[in-house]
Amino acid sequence: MYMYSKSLEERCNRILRDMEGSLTARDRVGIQDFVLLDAYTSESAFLDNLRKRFHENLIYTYIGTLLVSVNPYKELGIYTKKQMDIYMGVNLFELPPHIYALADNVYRTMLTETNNHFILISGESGAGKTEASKKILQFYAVSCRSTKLLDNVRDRLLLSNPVLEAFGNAKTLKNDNSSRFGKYMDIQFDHAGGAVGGHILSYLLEKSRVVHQNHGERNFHIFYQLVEGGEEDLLRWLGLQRTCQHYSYLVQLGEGECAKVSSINDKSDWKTVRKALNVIEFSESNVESLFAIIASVLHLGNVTFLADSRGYATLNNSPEIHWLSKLLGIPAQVIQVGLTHRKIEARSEEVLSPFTVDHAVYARDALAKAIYGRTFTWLVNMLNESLANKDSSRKTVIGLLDIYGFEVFNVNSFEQFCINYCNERLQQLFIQLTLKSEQDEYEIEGIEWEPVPYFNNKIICDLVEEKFKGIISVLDEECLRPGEATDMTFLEKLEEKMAGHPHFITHKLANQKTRKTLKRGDFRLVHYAGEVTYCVSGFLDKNNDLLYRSIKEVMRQSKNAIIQNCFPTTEPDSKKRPETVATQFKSSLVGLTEILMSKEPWYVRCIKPNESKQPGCFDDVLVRHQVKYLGLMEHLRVRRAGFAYRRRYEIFLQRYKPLCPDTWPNWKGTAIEGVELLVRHLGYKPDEYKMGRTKIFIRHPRTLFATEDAFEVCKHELATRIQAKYKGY
Ligand code: AD9
Ligand code: MG
Repeated sequence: MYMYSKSLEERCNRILRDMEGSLTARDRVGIQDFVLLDAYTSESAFLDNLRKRFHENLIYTYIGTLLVSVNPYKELGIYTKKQMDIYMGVNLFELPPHIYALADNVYRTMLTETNNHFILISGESGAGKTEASKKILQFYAVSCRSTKLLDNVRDRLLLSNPVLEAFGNAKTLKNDNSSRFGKYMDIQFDHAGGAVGGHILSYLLEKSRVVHQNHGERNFHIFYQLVEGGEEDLLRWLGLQRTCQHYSYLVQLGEGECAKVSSINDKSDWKTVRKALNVIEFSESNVESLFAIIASVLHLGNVTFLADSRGYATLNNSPEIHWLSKLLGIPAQVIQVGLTHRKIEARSEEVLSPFTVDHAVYARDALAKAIYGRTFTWLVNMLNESLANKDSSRKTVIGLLDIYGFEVFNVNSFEQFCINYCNERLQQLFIQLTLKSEQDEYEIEGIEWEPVPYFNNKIICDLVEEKFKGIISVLDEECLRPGEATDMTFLEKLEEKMAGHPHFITHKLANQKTRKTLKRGDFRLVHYAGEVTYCVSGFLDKNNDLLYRSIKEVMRQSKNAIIQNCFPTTEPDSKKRPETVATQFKSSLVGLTEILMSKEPWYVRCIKPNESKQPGCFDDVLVRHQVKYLGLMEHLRVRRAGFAYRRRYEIFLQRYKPLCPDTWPNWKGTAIEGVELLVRHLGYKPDEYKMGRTKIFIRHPRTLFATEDAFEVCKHELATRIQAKYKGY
C-alpha cells in the first residue's frame, strides 16, 4: 500500500518549488489546468495553451479532473517505472498532468470511498485511446499490492491486451493499430487494493474486414503475424505458405495491398501473442485449434468456383478443400456440398438447391466472417475465464472503456454507421454526466448558477435509435421483407420518414448546392463530430448477417474443439428471426450505458494533432474542430464557473470532524450546522464554497487538498497521543 506514503513536508516543498518556477515557465509551457487559464476562456486561448504544451512534449492538460491528451506520435519516455513511482500517492494537482496521476487518483478514491469507478476514454480514430487504456493498465499492474498470486492475475490482465489486439485490431487509413471492436474491461480490486481479477465485454467486431479491406488497409493483425512469424513446422501443419500475397483475403486484387506496415513488426508481435497465450494458460490443444481456424479462414478465402453448363457453382478443384477438411475435421465431400448448395424445404422435404457462382462466393464469405466472429467471442470468453476472480469476497472495480473512435472515410458503410453511432452514444453519456447533470445538480441544490449552453446530441441519437422511427428501425423493417426490399428501398423509406430532419440529408432532400456533393445511393448524417456520408450499398445484408442453415450444419460436424463450441448443436435454428446486427448493437450499448451509470465517472479526452500521423505537427484546424465537438470549451466553462468538489454534509462531517473542537468527538446538531462550524473553523473564504440543500460545494480542489492534508496531520497526532496514553499498558 502506498497511500499517503509521501511526507507532507516533501509535498509542500515540491508545490512551493513549482510555484516559484511557474512564473517563468508559464509562458513557455502553458498552464497545466485549463481551469486556471487567466484569459477569457476563448477557444483561441484554449488552443494556444494546448499547442504550446504539445510543442514542449507536454501532451497532457487538465480541465479540473478531466484529462486532455494530445497524441504525440512519438515515444516520450514518460511511461517509465520511475515516472510511475513519482505519481503514486500524490494528489492530482501536485505534479504535472499525467495519465498516471489520473489512474492513481481513481484508484485511491475507489479505496477510500469503497465504490466503483470507470474511465471513459474517447476521441476519434487514432487519437490515442487504446494507448491510454494500456498505460492505465500498466500503471495498476506496477502500483498495486503485489503477492505471488496477484502477480499472476496482473500478468494475465496485461497479456490479454496483445491477444485481443492481434485478433481485433487492424491497420486502417486512420490508424495502423485501429481497434475494430469495442472493449470495456473491469479491473477488480480487493479491499486492500490488490488487483484480483478482471472481466472484458466486447462490442460488435467489424467482421466484414475478414473478407474485404479498402485500399491501403489490412485484415486483422493475427493473419499477418501467423504467416510472417509462424514457425516452419506450424505453417507446414497448417498448409500455409509464408507469403501474404498468396492469400486473397490478405491481398485483394488492387485493394488491401499493404501486407507490410513500417510501424508494425508482425514477427515479433507473433512471439508476444504466443507467449501471452501460454501465460493466460490456453492449453496446447486450444492453441492448435485456434491457429487451425485462422489458417482455415485463409484457405477458405482462396476457394474459387466455376460455373457448370447450367450456370451453377462447382468447386475449382482446389487443394484448399483438403486443408479445410484436415484443419476443421470435416469430410471434404461435406464441405464441398456445403459450399455449393443449400438445403431448402419443399413440400415438407429437404432438398439441395445449387448455388450460382455469385451465391457461392457470398456463402463462402459469410462462412469466413461467421467463423472468425464466433472465434473472437470464444477468445473473449476464454480470457474472461482466465481473468475470473475465484474469491467471492467483496471487491470494487475500475472499468476502462476503449472503443473504436469516430471515423470518416471516402466511402462509409454500415460499419462506420455503427461505429459513429456508438461514439454518438458515448458523447451523450458524457453530456448527461457532466454538462447536464452538473447543471441540474446546482438547480436541485439551490445554488445560484448562470447556465452554460451546450449542444445536446440527443437529437442525433434519437434519429438513429428511436423505436419505430429511427434509422435502425427502418432498416430492420426492410430486413423483414426479403426478396422485396433492397438497399435502395431502405433509402427511399428513410427519405420518406426523415425528410426535414436537421441532421439527415440525401440527394433527393438536399438543396441544389448540397445535392452536388451527394450520390443517389447515399445518405448523410450531421454527427456531433462532423458530417458523414454513408453509402447504403450492403446495409441490408450486413444488418441481416445471415448464415445458411445448411452451412451451419456442416460446421457442426467439425472435430475442431473451438468450432464445436462456436457452432453448438443446441443453437436455436432460425425459425424465429434472430435479432439484426444493428438492434443487437443498440441493446448492447444500452446495457453498457447502464453499467457505466452505476459507477463514478472519470474522463480522458484524446485529441489527434494531425491526419498524417506525424510527430511535432499540430494542425490548428483539426484540433480546433475536436476541441469543439468534444465539448471541451463547455466543460471548461461549467468547471470554471462551478465547483470542483461536492460532498454530502454527512460524509464531509464524518471525515473531517476531528479538525474542529466544536464537532469533535461527537456532534449533536444537524450535519449542515456541523459543516458550517467546521468550515468556518478551517477558515474557508466565503467565495470558496457554497452550502447547497444536501451538499457542500467547494470551488477549488486545493481547498479540499489543504483540508485533506490537515486531516492527515491530525490523524497522525491523534495516533501519537493514543500511543502515548496507552504506553506501558
Ligand atoms: V482507434 O479509434 O482504435 O482507430 P485509438 O485507439 O484512439 O484509435 P491508438 O491508441 O491506437 O488510437 O493510437 C494510435 C497510434 O498513435 C499508436 O499506435 C501510437 O503509435 C500513437 N500514440 C498514441 N498515443 C500515444 C502516446 N501516448 N505516446 C506515443 C502514441 N505514441
Ligand atoms: Mg483503439
